[in-house]
Amino acid sequence: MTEEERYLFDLQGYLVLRRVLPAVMVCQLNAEIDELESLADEEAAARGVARRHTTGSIYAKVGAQPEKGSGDYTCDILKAGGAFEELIDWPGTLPYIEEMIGEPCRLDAATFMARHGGGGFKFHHGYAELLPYSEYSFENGQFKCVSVKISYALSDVGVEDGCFAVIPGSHKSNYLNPLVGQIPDPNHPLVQALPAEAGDAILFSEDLSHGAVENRGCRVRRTLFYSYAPAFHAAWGRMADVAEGFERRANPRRIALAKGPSPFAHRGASQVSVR
Ligand SMILES: O=C(O)CCC(=O)C(=O)O
Repeated sequence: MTEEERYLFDLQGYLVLRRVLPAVMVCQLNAEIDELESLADEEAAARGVARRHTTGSIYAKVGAQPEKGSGDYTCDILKAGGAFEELIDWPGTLPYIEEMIGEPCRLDAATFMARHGGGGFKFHHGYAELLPYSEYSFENGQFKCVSVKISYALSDVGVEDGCFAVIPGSHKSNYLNPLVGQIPDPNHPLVQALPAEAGDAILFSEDLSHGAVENRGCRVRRTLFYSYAPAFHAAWGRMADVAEGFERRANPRRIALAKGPSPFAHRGASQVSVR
C-alpha cells in the first residue's frame, strides 16, 4: 500500500483499485458464470454451487425476475473451481488484504452475486455496536481489521445499475447509523455511491456502513465477494469450501488461505505454551 492508500483506507474505510483484473480474466470468469447459469438449479446444486435465490430479507430488495434465467441469487463459488481459485491469492489485491488485517489471514467466504433491475441492498454495519466478526481496528501503527471484503466487478456498474455504496468514515463512528436499514440513496449527502468497471475491486472493512443502490437499469450486476479474516476465525459455514482436487492444483499459499493457516505459525513454537 502506498502512504496515500493507507491514509485513505483509514480515513474512509474502503479503497477502490481500478482494473486489478485484466480483461482476459474478466472474460474467463464471466464465461464460467455463463456456463453455470446454463444449468438448472438442481444441476448447479449437484456441482456444489447451489443457488440461494434472493427472496427478500431484512437487507435484500429483490429485483425483477426475468422470464428465463436465474433471477437474483448468490452462491458459494469456489466449488466451481476454475478461475475462481486464482482470485484466492490474487497478486493485485492480496498484499492489501494482508496489510489491512495485519495478522496471518485466511479466506472465510467467496461468493458470486447476480442482481437484476429493481434489486438493491440496505445499509448495514458502521455504527457503534461491537461486532466481533467485523471490527475495524488500528494498533501500534498497524491495521488490525477483523474482516475485509473484496467486491470484484464482473460487469460495468454505474449508479443506475445498482452500484455498491458506503458512508465513508462510518467504520469509526460512535453513533447509530441514521440510514441503517435503508436502500442507499445516491443523492443523500452522507452516501458515497461507488460505480465500477468490470475488473475493478473495492476493498472495504466490514465495519463500514455499506449496501447497494437500487438497480434501476436493465443490466444484470455481476459481482464476486471474497472475504478475509485473521487466521483464528472460522469460515462462514461452507462459504469457503473448495472443489474436488483443489489441494492437487493449488499452490501452498492458496491452500493455506482457503483452509486457514495456523494462527500461531508466525509467533514461533517457543511462544506457544503447551501443557
Ligand atoms: O450488493 C452489494 O454490493 C452489497 C452486498 C453486501 O453488502 C453484502 O452482501 O453484505
